[in-house]
Amino acid sequence: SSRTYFIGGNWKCNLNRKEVIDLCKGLASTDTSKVEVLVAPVALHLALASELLSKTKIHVSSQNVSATQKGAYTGEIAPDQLVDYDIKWSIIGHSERRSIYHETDAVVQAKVKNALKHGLSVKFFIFIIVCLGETKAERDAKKVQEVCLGQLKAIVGGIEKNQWDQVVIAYEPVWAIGTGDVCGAKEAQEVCQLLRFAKILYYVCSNINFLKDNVSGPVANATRILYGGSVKADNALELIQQPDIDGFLVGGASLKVDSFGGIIKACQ
Ligand code: G2H
Repeated sequence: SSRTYFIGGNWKCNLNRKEVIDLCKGLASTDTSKVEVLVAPVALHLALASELLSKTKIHVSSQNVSATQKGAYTGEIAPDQLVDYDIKWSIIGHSERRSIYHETDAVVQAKVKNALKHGLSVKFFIFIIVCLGETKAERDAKKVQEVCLGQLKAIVGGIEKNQWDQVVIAYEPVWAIGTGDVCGAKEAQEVCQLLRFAKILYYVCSNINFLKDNVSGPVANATRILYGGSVKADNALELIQQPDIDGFLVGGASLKVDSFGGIIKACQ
């Protein structure tokens, strides 16, 4: 496809200052010329990572962002505070935020809206990776389509038609996260294709009545859809060969230069 592959490293709540420095130095000398690469450190390490990667084209991303603007919201970081530190990306709606911190679809939608700044000045917008995916119980109950499209519908509801170039979607089946139990390439492709061409995506973005599934919707064609969940250097190649998988959101394997570099290499 014409979509540039995108590889995000979600460091989650890992690494200390020295490890961040070592990892950033390693990444700075990794070839990322043909792909778009992003790393998401904890908030405390954002400025440090941003400084260390300033001479590279690797993006630095927050793992979360507030649904509110600046104000009396203890513990939150507002989008314009990220931008002020030159952090132009945030992950939103990761399954750990959804399950451990009870972020509902409504919260995810509010965060998406706030990050993209509906109708306001474009000066402070950020780019976002929005995550969705079903649990094991939902997959077993054959509710993959219902759950993923429900989550996508909430996400789509927070995005204006002209904001889609700020959006990357990550399909992360919860049962494959951090378990070593990677989703099969065929199954991952199936859901990524569903997300890309599902009527709801086409319908809402076009703001017209339901159309038949159509691969020519400009947004559906242009939006990067990532797979996430136990991606490693040795399973990345088969996954990236799927037509509707445009890259990865990587957790555990993004914490070491060798393993993350191996995944980047598989996508180059
Ligand atoms: C899914 C993924 C990164 P891991 O959470 O977002 O983590 O690669 O460790 O499964």
